[in-house]
Amino acid sequence: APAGEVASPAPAGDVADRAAAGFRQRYGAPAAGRWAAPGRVNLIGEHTDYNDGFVLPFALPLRTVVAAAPDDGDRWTVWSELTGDQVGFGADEVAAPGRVPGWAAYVAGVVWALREAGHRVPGARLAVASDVPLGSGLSSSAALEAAVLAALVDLGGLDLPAEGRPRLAQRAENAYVGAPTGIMDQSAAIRCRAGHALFLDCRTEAVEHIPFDLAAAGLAVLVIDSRAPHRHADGEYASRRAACEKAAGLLGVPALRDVAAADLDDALARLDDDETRRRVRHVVTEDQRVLDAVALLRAGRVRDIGPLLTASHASMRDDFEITVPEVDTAVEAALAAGAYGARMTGGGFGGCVLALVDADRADAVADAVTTRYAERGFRAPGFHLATPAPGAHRL
Ligand code: GAF
Repeated sequence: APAGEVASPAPAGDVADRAAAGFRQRYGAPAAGRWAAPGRVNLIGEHTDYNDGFVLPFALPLRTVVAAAPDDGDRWTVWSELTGDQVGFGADEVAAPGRVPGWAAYVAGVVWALREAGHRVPGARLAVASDVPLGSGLSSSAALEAAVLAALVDLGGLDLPAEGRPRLAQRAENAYVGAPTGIMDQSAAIRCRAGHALFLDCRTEAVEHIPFDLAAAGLAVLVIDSRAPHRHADGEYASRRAACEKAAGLLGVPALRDVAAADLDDALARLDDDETRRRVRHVVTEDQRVLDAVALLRAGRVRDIGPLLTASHASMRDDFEITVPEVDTAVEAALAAGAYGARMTGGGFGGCVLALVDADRADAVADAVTTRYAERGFRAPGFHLATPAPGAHRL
């Protein structure tokens, strides 16, 4: 799309057709079925999931589709339109984590985690197509895991209800791929509902589907791809997680979720290191902001969550220190152009910003961000309009 123009997500049919056509071309026969799983944005609640706290993501219309059919024996073959390469692996490679590298590790990781959990995983051929951009913080990896998991569960007739799937997909990512992420992204890719945000308690995995009808309120969520190069994102993520776990230990609680917002000052007074205090303050105040946002949405006050979004961003920028200049610039420009609230979404150090705007102002806000980016000499940003879509399902 030209600079400043708001690109609508690709038509829903395309990616599914690409997966089906790719399957037929690679394997010379039609697939037995197609399974889709979405990317996500997180409305609010960042770096709270691995602190046993609260998150509020919703699924995007951008999705990954896996076309698949059973294969004989313990053999898995997967082709991706993105890289154009085909990877095959067998029982040896899924006997222990880490044996399949690269993008196919997400697929092998799901097979490994299913087998670890005692499931008889059918051999399969798979073809993957995706509209979820890679490396933009919209959770393309969880979308792939969720779509592959749905396909294998259905092909094998496995007994694994949707509630049990996020943990298993997270295990694939944590233990097989080796990324120490929380449970949010897999939960969003699997459990979200169209028209709703997913209020998730990451300790109990209890969910409430919160109606999130932007159109009825005359609003839109503009997702701005900051296009910032990811700078040491993996190491920084792991170090934030470690700092939170250490702080919980110092405070004598199982997780930072157990520090109530009302007790925050007392807790901070017991920590002698300023950086640790700021990390704790982010997590504790962010959990409270999720609860406040949920209360507003339950009352139908969508516009009023704006200030909470912006406060979340300030907390990520100043206390958790996970933003970068491109992301801060996008937030500032969106707010200056009239957004009700704006914040970075996802793990940080790049990725996307979301802005809550009047629907008829989305183009103007996008233009304002593009202009500010040009002034600062940044690579042009990308834009999507986000409407809450469903989680993983068979097509
Ligand atoms: C990444 C992780 F994968 C999530 O688990 C979550 O921690 C998020 O960063 C930050 O909220 O997306």
